[in-house]
Amino acid sequence: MTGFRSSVVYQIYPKSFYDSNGDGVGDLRGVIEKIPYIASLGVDHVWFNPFFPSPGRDNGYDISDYCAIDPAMGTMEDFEELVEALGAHGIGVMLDMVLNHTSTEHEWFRKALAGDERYQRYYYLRDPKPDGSLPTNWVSKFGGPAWEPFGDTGKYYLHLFDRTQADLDWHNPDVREEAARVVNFWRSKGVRGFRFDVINLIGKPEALLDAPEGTDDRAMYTDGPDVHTYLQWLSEQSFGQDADSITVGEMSSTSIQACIGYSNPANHELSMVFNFHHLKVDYEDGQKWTLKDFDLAALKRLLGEWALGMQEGGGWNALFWNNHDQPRALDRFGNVDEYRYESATMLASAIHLLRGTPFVYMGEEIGMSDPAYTSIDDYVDVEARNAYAELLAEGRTPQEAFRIVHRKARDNSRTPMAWDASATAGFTTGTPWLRPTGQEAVNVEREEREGSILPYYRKLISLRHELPLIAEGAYAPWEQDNPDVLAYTRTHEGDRLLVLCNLRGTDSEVTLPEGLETAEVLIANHADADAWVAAHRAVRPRPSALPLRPYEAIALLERAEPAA
Ligand code: TEU
Repeated sequence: MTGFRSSVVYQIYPKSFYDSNGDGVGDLRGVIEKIPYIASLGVDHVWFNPFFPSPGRDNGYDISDYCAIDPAMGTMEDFEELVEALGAHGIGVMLDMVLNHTSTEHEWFRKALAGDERYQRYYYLRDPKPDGSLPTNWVSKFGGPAWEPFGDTGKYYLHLFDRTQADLDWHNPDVREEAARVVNFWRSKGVRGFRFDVINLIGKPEALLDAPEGTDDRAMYTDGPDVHTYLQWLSEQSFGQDADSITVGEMSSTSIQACIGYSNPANHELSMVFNFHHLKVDYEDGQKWTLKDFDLAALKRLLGEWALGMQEGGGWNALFWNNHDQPRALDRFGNVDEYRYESATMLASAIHLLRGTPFVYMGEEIGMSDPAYTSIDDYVDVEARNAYAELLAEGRTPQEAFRIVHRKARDNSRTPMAWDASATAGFTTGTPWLRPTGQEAVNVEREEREGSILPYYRKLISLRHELPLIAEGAYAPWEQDNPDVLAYTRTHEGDRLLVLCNLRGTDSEVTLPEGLETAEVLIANHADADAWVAAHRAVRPRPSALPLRPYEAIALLERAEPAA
């Protein structure tokens, strides 16, 4: 079950991918129509964000029926056709299992509210403290307290996210059985890939206690020891029965040690994990809704620590810069205006040649960036709108609050996929649910015609299939103290790859290790890389130092046996 090591996963936010019926919202038939494009990327799986029935308060992460298709997205027949059509291209489907919480519109919650004690035990219902205060001092990740009145019972229910997302109590074996039933329902539809939403939150302690004054309440409920027990059980009951399963856990505020546990094959839990530490290097004091240029040294350190730590522990990283919750990496870590191509391809090189399984979020392969929105009214996400209100309440001016939301909003990655330069980006014949911007310059049609980012991604993806060194090679850092360049080696059966990524938009320099005199340029984001390396390798004293241009990426391959 390690085929995932040579796989690449493409993430599709269905609501924004392609609208087949002109209602302004993406749908499954829209994905089916774009399968030729998806197949042209060379990816092995497609992770779909949820398209199950949902009130849509959190864009589908508030699920009211786990085993159906939201009518706005299509029908079960559409889904079955989608699975078959992707399968015909050798592409697997990965579904998003949101099992930490349900929508308060879910039948289970409605029955609980109606007094059905069986279903009341599905959720964390607690009395207020004797002084009338909330059961714990925990806060919701979307702002405000994590407790909401449970009808007129005088109790409260826990919601770590929106108040319409009630946390499930996994201590209840009935809840665990329901989770296995959901996963097995989709397995019966031919699904072998599963992404588990905030799955390291399901191990909350039975006694929910206040976070000590001044501490982070996330420590009270994250990475609980029961998570491993529950994942091993769920694997045994469902996806672990499939030799070709690929599973990834989204791990909120986690650690390398915990993630080794979740993804070391010996533990029979998950194939791999997402962690987010590298995507918080532009958070002031760890707080998302702030403005801070990213800390390059911290970014390098974190990427290296997780690569080495997970390798040493036998764990496996999902590798990503973008997803539906993050602003576009090109805006955060690259340079959209002056070096769009160079920074996009450098960022891609940095993770696609690393140890782990790369994820490509729709649009990053053509260089999409954050929308040029000008008003808070352009933003629809519950998290962003709550944050804006909280920033104002903290005394920020509307301008200051907008600047922060503009930089950090999840909507930034949820704008419609840019298929062409038209007013609706070729996404819909109707009015897009979220306004596209920038498609005049950045779109699939243009990239296919004259682009260079899309071909580069296709080459990176194909290299992972061609070279076992990339999928299986041992990782080692190189020049860790270099202030500008992320450099590492991969070694496998005598082959050695040196990956050099200038993370800065200025010239830099990196020394080359011995023994690369005959190395070939495997991939690079400058067309003259072969001559550049040859020229500078010849004139420099040993150890040779190689200048790197702004956002330059070069991968040098030394084969054990010279290429035939
Ligand atoms: O996100 C988990 C999570 O922690 C997010 O709140 C993330 O940290 C935040 O959006 C970054 O600012 C998952 C889903 O990916 C997200 O879309 C859902 O809103 C959330 O869980 C609740 O299901």
